Amino acid sequence: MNVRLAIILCLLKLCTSNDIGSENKSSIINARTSLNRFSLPKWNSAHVKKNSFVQKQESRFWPPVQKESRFLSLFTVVTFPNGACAAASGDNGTCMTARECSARGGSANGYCANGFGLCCIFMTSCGSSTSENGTYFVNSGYPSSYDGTGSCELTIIKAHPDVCQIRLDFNRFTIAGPEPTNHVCNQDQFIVSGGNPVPTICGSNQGSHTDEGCLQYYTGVSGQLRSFNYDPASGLQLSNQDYGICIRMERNFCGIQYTACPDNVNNRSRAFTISGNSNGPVNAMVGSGPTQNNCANDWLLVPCATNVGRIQPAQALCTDRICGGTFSAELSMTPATVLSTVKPFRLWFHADNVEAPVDIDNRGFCLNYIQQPCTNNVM
Ligand SMILES: [Ca+2]
Repeated sequence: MNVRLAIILCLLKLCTSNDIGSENKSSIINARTSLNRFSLPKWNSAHVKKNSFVQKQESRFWPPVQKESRFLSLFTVVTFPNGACAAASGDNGTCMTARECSARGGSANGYCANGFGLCCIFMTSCGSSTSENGTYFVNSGYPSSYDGTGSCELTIIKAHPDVCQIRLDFNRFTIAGPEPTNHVCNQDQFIVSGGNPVPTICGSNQGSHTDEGCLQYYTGVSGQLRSFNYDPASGLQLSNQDYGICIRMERNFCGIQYTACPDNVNNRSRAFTISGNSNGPVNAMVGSGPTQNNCANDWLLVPCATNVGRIQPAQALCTDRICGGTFSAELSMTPATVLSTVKPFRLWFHADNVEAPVDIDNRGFCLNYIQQPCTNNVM
C-alpha cells in the first residue's frame, strides 16, 4: 500500500482547499526592520515633515532623559498569521517561527511571511496522534510502499473545541481493491471511526477526500466527482456505500448539470456503471418502483433529475434514483446531461453488499458537473 492523507481541521465551517493553517499568529522580535528605520537619510525632507512616524525619529535631538525609550524603538515586533504556505518540497505547511515549528514537532521546509517565518510541515505515521491542522499521515517507510500485515492507526485530536469537521484529502492512496465477486473490501481497508459513519474504503482513491456530514464536498462552478475506487480500466465500484456528495452552490447559480466523464479506455463508456453487467451495454434505469427497471439495490440519487431540454416534472413525479450502465434521467441507452435545481446541491450514493450474479464489473461513476446561472429557466 502507498498512502498519504492530508488532514485538515475546520473551524465551524466547511473547508476549502485553502483551509490549511490556523488563525493564530506568530510574533518575532525583528532587528532588521529597526535598522531600516534608521536608514532615514534615503527619505526626502518634504516626506519627513509630513510623516508623523518619521517625526518620532527626530527624538534623537531630545534631552538625554529620553534615551531609554529611544533604545526600545530599536526593536520591532513582526507579527504574521499562521496561514498556509507552500514548502520548498511542494507540500502544504503552516507558516510559523522556527521555535514554534520545532516545539510542535514539525519540520521546517522553506520560508514564508517574507522570510520572517518558516514553512512548517507536519508528517506523522502509524500509532501516532496529531492535533496539527494540515498533517500528512503516511504509511511506514513512505514514500516507499508498505507490504505487510497489521494496522496503521492515527488519532486526530481536535485543535480547538470549535472544530466540528475533519477533512481528509487523499493525496496518494493505493491499497488492495475489493474482491471481484461482490466488490467488498475484504483485504485492505481504510476505516474512519469516531464520527458520522464513513463507509469502508479500499482500492485507489488518489484525489478523493472525505468530509463528515457531506462525505465528499466540492466547491467551484464546475468540477468532477467520482465514486471511491473509480477507474474506468479496472476500478470496481465498492459495495456497502451510503453517503452524500455535496457541491457548494456558488453565488448567482441556481441549478447544476451532470454529465458522465469521458472514458478513453473502453469502447463503450463505463463512466457510469452502477448496476447490470457492464461488460455489455446496459441502459439507464430510474426510480425505485417494483419494475424491472428499478434502482432498489445500488443507485445514485440526483434530486428531481431531468434530462436537459426536457420540461421539469412536478415535484411529486420527480426522478431521483439513477442506476444501470448509462447516465440519463430516463430509461435510455443514450447518455444525457442531467439537470437538477434542488437546493442545496447534493447527491447520495448507495450500494448494497451484493453484486454477482446480476451486477458484474461495474466501475461506479465519474461525473463532470457545471453549475447553472440563475435565469428565468433555472431558478
Ligand atoms: Ca450492489
